[in-house]
This record gives sequence, C-alpha cells and structure tokens, in this order.
Amino acid sequence: MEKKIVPGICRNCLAYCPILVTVEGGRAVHVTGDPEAPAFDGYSCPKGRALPAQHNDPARLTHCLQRQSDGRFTLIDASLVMDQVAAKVQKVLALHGPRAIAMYRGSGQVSHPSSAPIMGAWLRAIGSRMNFSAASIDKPAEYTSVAMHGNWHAGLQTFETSDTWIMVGANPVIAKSNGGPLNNPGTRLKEAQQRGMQLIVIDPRRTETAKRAAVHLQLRPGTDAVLLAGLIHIILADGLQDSDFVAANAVGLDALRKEVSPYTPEFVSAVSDVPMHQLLTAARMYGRGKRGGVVCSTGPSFSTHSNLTYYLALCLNTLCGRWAREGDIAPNPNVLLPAFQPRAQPFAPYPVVSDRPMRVHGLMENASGVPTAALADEILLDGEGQIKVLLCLGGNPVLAWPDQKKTEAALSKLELLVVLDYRMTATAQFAHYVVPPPLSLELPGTTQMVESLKYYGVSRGYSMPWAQYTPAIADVPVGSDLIEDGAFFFGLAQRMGLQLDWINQRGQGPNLEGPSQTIPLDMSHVPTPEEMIDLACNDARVPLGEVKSHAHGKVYELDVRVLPREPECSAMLQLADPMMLQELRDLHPASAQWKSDSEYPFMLVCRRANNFMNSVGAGLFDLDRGRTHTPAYMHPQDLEAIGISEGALIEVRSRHGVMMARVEADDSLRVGLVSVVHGFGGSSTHAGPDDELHLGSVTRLVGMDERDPISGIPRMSALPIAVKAAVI
Ligand SMILES: Nc1nc2c(c(=O)[nH]1)N[C@H]1C(S)=C(S)[C@@H](COP(=O)(O)OP(=O)(O)OC[C@H]3O[C@@H](n4cnc5c(=O)[nH]c(N)nc54)[C@H](O)[C@@H]3O)O[C@H]1N2
Ligand SMILES: Nc1nc2c(c(=O)[nH]1)N[C@H]1C(S)=C(S)[C@@H](COP(=O)(O)OP(=O)(O)OC[C@H]3O[C@@H](n4cnc5c(=O)[nH]c(N)nc54)[C@H](O)[C@@H]3O)O[C@H]1N2
Ligand code: SF4
Ligand SMILES: [Mo]
Repeated sequence: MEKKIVPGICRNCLAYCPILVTVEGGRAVHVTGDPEAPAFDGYSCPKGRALPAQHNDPARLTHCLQRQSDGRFTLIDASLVMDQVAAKVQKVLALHGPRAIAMYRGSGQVSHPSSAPIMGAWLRAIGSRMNFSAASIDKPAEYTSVAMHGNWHAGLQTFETSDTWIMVGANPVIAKSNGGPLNNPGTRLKEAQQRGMQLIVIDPRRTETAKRAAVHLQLRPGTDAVLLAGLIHIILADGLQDSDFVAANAVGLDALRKEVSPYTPEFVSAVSDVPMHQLLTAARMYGRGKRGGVVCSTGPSFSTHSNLTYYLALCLNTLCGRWAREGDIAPNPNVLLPAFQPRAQPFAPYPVVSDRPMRVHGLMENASGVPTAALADEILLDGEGQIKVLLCLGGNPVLAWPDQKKTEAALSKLELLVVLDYRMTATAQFAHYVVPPPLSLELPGTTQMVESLKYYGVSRGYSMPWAQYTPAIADVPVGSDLIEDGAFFFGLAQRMGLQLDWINQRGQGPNLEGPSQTIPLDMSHVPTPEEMIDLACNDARVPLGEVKSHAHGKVYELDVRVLPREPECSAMLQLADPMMLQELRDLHPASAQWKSDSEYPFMLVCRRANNFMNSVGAGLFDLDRGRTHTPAYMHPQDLEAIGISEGALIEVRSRHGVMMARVEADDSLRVGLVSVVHGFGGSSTHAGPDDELHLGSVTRLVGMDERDPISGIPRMSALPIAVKAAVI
C-alpha cells in the first residue's frame, strides 16, 4: 500500500498547527507536529495527534440519518435530505415568516471555515436574522467591550515584543486561547521569560500558564472587575499612565479616575482575597513596563460582570498606551486577508445594543450577535416570531447551552432540527436529520480564519504574518455519502430558488479595515471546497498561489510599519462609557458585602482539558482512554474536610440544578473551588434519567436567572455550589 508523509494543518482548534500526516492507502494513520514549519517548532497536542483516530473512528457517521416516529434512525441519501429540508423550510417560511428559521454555529465550524459564510448567505437570502453562534456563550464581552471602548486600527502590542503581559482567566498553554501566542505557547512563554518578560496571571487556579508567571494573583473567582479597577486605581495614583498617549487618543480619564477611587488596594485585597503587596507589585510591574497588554478569556467571561472586566482590561491597555505605535512593525498586516495599512489611531466606539429586541429575557441583538443563551426560550415561547426550525452546524447544544433540561425540551419542540455533525452527539439524538460532512483532513484549508480572529476583539490570531495552505490529504471513507457543510446549504438554496451572496467581512461592527466584499455566487453549480477557498482569498495580500508554494507554511517578511494617525481621523477611545461607569459605581457597595453562601459554600469554576476540545474527544479511546465520567477537581484540603476520597462520585448542586462527576485532587486550586471541564455527559435520550453519564454535563448547573444584561451569557463560572458524595 502506498505510504506517504505530507504536510497539513490541524483544524481541531484555532491554533491551526502545521502537522505531518502519514497517509496509507488514502487513510491518515499517523500525525505529528511539522518540524519544518517555521514558528511552531514541531509542536502538536494530543488532539491533533488523534486526528487519524477521529477520522477512522468506526462510530463516525458516513451517511445521513433520518429519525423515524419510533425514535430509530434510518439511512437516507444526502440529496433526499436536502429535498425534504428545503420543502419543510419553504412551508414554515410561508406560514410563519423568516424569523421562525434559525441557525446555530458551534465551534465545529473552525474545522472547515468555508461552511459558515455559505450558511450565513442562505439565512440572509431567506431574510432571517436568527444567526446564533457559540461566540455569544463563549466570550461575548470581546465584542461588547470593544463596542463600548473602541479598538485600535493597528492592534495591541504583541506578546512577542512585550516586557509585561497580563492574562485574566486564560490558560493558553492548554487552550491556545486568545491571551497568549497560538504557535506553541509553552515554548513562546519560555522564550518570553528568557528575554525578561514579566507575566502576570490572574486566575483562581495555579494553571500551567500561571506556573510560569512572575506574579500570580490567585483571586477569589468572580472578583475580576474589582481587581482590575484596583490595578487602575494604583496605576493612576502612582502616575504610571501614559498621559501623552491618553490625551491624544482617549476621552473620559477624569470620570474613570473618579469611579476607581474607592477601589483602594485595601478594599480590593479584601474582596478579591489577593494580598495587597501582590496587587501593588502587579500594578507597578505593568505600569512601569514599556510594552505589553492585558487580555481576558473565558474565566471572567463566564463569571459575573464580564463586560466590565473586559472593558477595564481595555482601559488598562489604553491608559498605559499598549497599542501598536507609529513606526512599530505592524503586528498583523494580513497575509491571506487583503493588504491594509495599519495606523496608530482608534476605531471609534459604537452602540453596543441594537434596537432589535429578542422575545425573551429582555435581551436585544447586540455587538456579540443574537444571544444563544436565549435560544432555548425563543423556541419554547409560543406566539408570533417563535423559532420552529433550527439548523445546527458543528455545535452540541445539549452539552453547551445553559440549562440542559431546557435545551432538551426546546430541541424536542422544534418542527425541524437538522444537525450537521460527523458523530451521533447528545444533540444529534434530537435531530430529525443528521448530516455528516467530510472531516478536515479530507478537505483543503488555509490559515485565513486565524488571521481574521483579529476582527473579533483584541489580541487574537497570529501575531506574525504566518500563512499555510493544505490540499485535501485523506480520502473520504469508502462507500460514504458525505456532504460538505457549505454545500449542504448551497443545495438547499438551489432547491429553494435562492440567490446566495458570499461576503468577505473586514472587521467588527462598523469598524472595518476596508470595504467588505460581496460576491454573488453562480447558483448553477455547487462550489467545490477549493472554489470556496479561492472566494475567501480572492483579494489576499499575498496571492494564494504563493502561499501554496510553501507546503510547510511560511512567515512572510512584509515589513509593514504602523503609520501615524490620519489628519482627518477624529475617533477617540472611550474610558468612561456611561453604562460601564454605572456598573463600576454599583459594584463597589455590592462587593463590599461579599460573603460566601452557607447553603452553597463552594464555587464552580470552568476549565479546559488538554485531550478534549469541548465535547470532542469523549468517546474516542486515544483521548479518553475509556474514561466516560466527568472529572471535577478539588483541593485535597477540601476533600479531606468533607470526607471524600479521590475517584469518588460526587453530586454537585447549584441553585439551578444538579450534576454528577468524579473527583480528582488538585492542589493548584484555591480551596473552596470545584473546577469542572465542560463538554462531558450525555443526553436524556440514550441513558437512564439517573445515569452518571446523563448527569455529567456542567450545563445542568447553569440557569438563566443570573445573566448578563447585554449579551445574555449566564453565570457559568464563580457559581455557588454545594458538593457531597453521591449515593448510587
Ligand atoms: N457550562 C458551560 N457551558 C459552556 C462552556 C463552559 O465552559 N461551561 N463553554 C462555552 C464555550 S467557550 C463554547 S465555545 C461552547 C461550545 O459549544 P458548541 O460549539 O456547541 O459545542 P462543541 O462541543 O464544541 O461542539 C462542536 C461540534 O462540532 C462537531 N464538528 C467538529 N468538526 C466539524 C465539522 O467539520 N463539521 C461539522 N458539521 N461538525 C463538526 C463536533 O463533533 C462537535 O459535536 O460551549 C459553551 N458552553
Ligand atoms: N485543550 C483544549 N483547548 C481548547 C478547548 C478545549 O476544550 N480543550 N476549547 C477551546 C475554546 S471553545 C475556548 S473558548 C478556549 C478557552 O480558552 P481559555 O479561556 O484559556 O480556557 P481555560 O483553559 O478553561 O482557562 C480559563 C481559566 O479561567 C479560570 N477562571 C475560572 N473562573 C475565573 C474567574 O472568575 N476569574 C478569573 N480570573 N479566572 C477564572 C480557570 O481557572 C481557567 O484557568 O479554549 C479553546 N481551546
Ligand atoms: S493545539 Fe492541538 S488541536 Fe489545536 S491545532 Fe494544534 S495540534 Fe490541533
Ligand atoms: Mo469557546
């Protein structure tokens, strides 16, 4: 059998690591990091190395499935699914109008970036705005904070050029999250330390990243906004702000100064439970540094006051002038995105909330989109505008949306649920049709999606002009009838007689690097994945053909410098957004009364695991080693205090619900915390109601009672809980 080793791109998470794939008879059999790829030093993680197991998994779906009235699934041709779904959508549209049709895009869209634009085009063509995505239950404050504060045309100073860096609730060594370098974060952190960077990590757990920090502020979860207000207080009190930068580029300093004045080191130390000397050290370290950045990730996003925390992080960047300056090498001048000339000037703030209301929870469409946390209730609430059809692309709502029971009730109520996924997930169990796509190694791809992350928040994507293209490397399974995610929506459009327009977006909200591009698609033939890549890269700075000629990828020497502010630019960054300052004012008396809850004495905190990508990996022996339970981590001192031993099954109860997990000792946590990985567990359809697997999803603990007023994201970390040994 012919055996070859070819370079490719792992697309299981947004690091998009370059890999070497051993292919035998058209099948991927082995994956390693690619040592020839510059900038990644041969890095790969267990999820990447498990690509062959994922692709060759006997449980992988190779044909579409249709659910029968008795609940069984039977095989059906992909073309028939498109016929039937198109007909049903037409019917619902005619009866109830476009708002009845919704989409949900989960993190699976990362594997094949051409799918979401076609899906979006289809939804636009039928006139529905119900385009939900995982982003609004992930880090919606990335979007809302930028809308309120403004952004910077040239981006944040890069990690690689910084001498100080603050990470708030981010663990890039494991999660390759925004907040740190995506390319081999462990090695990049080591190099940064060697050149003298002082890393400050704000996290209730001494994470793999915090272990490398100069200062680790192991705060009480949920107190991030208080802590950041305290750092600003110290920086302003010590006069460490960059007054020239602020005067030239921002407004609202005096109002911000006034509102942070009660956040004294004494007060903040008492609320956050971080020693005062550490607060002073961290603030002065950051304030005295020359270059750096403050970035937040899921920890503070899932806790309360997420907009304020992210907003204050942006304010810290602005106060210390940590945006790329005139003359700097442009951090990310685009390779496969169109050329643009970064300038040392702001993108203006814009309205964070639209005038388009949702039907539930008093929420509105907002800078982070339509709120996914409200989607189950939108489906459940009868009446005008009710959602009747949901098309779910690469998502697993049963294990990801808040309130699992409600999610299951909502999915059961839909007139049509189509799940595009390659596995029979907890969510697919509820589908009328399950539509499996080819997987990443069977499709061509580029790194363009990672570049475009910079449009969604700050400090995201690669900080160097890195680009790679990969052709399809492996064959689809023999005898399969798969349909590529984008082609499925194209097929629906053809059957419905719709014209689709492909849009290449060039920024967030109204802040664009250049005009967005709209390309009407030729509806007479289904575009191939290669043609979709050509569409996305048609106006790339570096022509796709050039990128293709470097099979192992390339860091381009573009030598683009940041130019000065344009004379006609009048945009200013906003340090005193009224909504944020009001929240800061209200937070002070509320946090002063901080006390633990006697009924729910522990706090749940979020966490990511190296072997799993959200719900992907569970059920794949290479990654879970046969372990099916949900791990929950607790400090050994807590285990001893409540008399539970490692490996025991515990019942975790919040005000909202209950879950089961197996406990593991972890002395990197603060005492009083239970840290649980999300994405585990099952649905009620394929397990008994008291089954450990069924009860294993952390989403069972999350309700909508405590939710962010703008984005709707509910409290999913820093959540009060009670823990006891489970009785089985
Ligand atoms: N309580 C709680 N809730 C959370 C979180 C938490 O930590 N705690 N985390 C939140 C976060 S950050 C996120 S991002 C969301 C995640 O929410 P989701 O994205 O809804 O959940 P995932 O488990 O990532 O689901 C991704 C799905 O995509 C499928 N997939 C992978 N590749 C492809 C592909 O190429 N095509 C198709 N069609 N499917 C594919 C996978 O099989 C998987 O089922 O959950 C959020 N919810
Ligand atoms: N291996 C792996 N990588 C992944 C994923 C995965 O599932 N596995 N998921 C991907 C996805 S969808 C995302 S969104 C990213 C997420 O990437 P990250 O946001 O970096 O995710 P975590 O590693 O969970 O880091 C969150 C940290 O927040 C801390 N934390 C919890 N509560 C609080 C709080 O109240 N305040 C503060 N300051 N910290 C708190 C936790 O202890 C944890 O260390 O990772 C992506 N990459
Ligand atoms: S970090 Fe792991 S899963 Fe993510 S792209 Fe790299 S190898 Fe793949
Ligand atoms: Mo996420």
